[in-house]
Amino acid sequence: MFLCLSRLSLRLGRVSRCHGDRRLIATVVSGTKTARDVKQRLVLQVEQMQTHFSGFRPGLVVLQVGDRDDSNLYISSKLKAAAEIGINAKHIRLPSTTCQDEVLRNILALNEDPEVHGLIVQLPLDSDKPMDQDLITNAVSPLKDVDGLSCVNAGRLSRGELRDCFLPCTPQGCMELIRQTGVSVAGKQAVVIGRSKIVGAPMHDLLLWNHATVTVCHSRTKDLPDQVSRAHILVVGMGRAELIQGDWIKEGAVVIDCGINYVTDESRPSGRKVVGDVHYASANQRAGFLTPVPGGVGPMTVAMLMQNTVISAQRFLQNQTRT
Ligand code: NAP
Ligand code: LUD
Repeated sequence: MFLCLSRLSLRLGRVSRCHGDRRLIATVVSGTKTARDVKQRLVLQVEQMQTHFSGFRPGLVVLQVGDRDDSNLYISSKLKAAAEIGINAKHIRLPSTTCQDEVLRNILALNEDPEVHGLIVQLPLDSDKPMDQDLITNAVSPLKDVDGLSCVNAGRLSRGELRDCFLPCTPQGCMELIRQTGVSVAGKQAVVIGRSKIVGAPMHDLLLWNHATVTVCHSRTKDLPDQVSRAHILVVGMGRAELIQGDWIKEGAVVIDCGINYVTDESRPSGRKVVGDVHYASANQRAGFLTPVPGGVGPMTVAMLMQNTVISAQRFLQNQTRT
């Protein structure tokens, strides 16, 4: 038992333990640490590409419309990770006055650029003009859609064709964190809270095709605590600060918190802090495994984007050598 736990602690950073009052303290599943491991592996893969294909580097473009503070923060993390790995990343920021046609023109030009292997449009679009977000995400070539948000990639995922598509970064990062726990997904009751195109819906698909029995909850779900209490694996992505209470959670469950919510905290110089959708302190007393916020799913989203970009570049090279 001790050996088994200590092996797990190598990956997870901390060992579960029982207190005098017999309450569990969840094992923290560190996204920061797991993301670092993923990025280290990608550094080697990019080095190999450079050696074998005379200085070739994967190329990623992040297209932004407007100037939201949160988007700026996430994009700067993506650019930093790309630089560490050896991915050529370019940030294109269009002013919020840009019209939809101009955004589409940019995307179509980037679709044709052979040096761009990954193209994402950071969401939400921060525009003064009317924008059809679905039209814009679907304009990205499915071959370069490293966010996995186009209908083609989402459709493949929904049908279980996992090898033929780009998996959306946040749910893919969640799966990687679940894998780190050593808890198998097959046959488990999984509950996903949220049904967005970027988190909830693809998370459902990934858990389903990894053979969990999946329930998806949303704003019209009745009795959320009851649904939560059934989950062996709980993934939360709803954008409601600390709404999920520890005493709703099944003892020993795997709890993955995607929420990023900024709340006021007068004790900090910034006057605010970031919290998840799960009430961390109480969940920590019930869950077997728990992801922190910050330092959980967020860094994994960035790492999975880098992974998808490297995969896209590898596919590009394979097609080049075939023709
Ligand atoms: P979203 O598009 O607003 O979707 C939120 C989902 O939660 C919707 O399906 C909504 O239901 C559901 N919901 C809202 N309130 C609820 C409630 N009280 N009970 C049950 N369900 C409820 O948000 P999102 O883009 O999926 O993002 C969700 C959260 O994850 C946000 O905090 C966001 O910042 C974060 N996020 C984090 C990452 C990361 O990398 N860590 C990536 C993406 C998003 P309806 O469909 O009925 O409206
Ligand atoms: N749009 C994303 N919009 C928002 N947190 C991200 C994100 C890093 N097209 C498109 O990048 O994948 C996307 N594709 N998203 N997000 C959210 C979502 C998008 C969120 C958090 C982080 C990317 C991140 O690194 C850190 C953490 O959780 O530790 C820091 C959080 C903080 O504010 O301190």
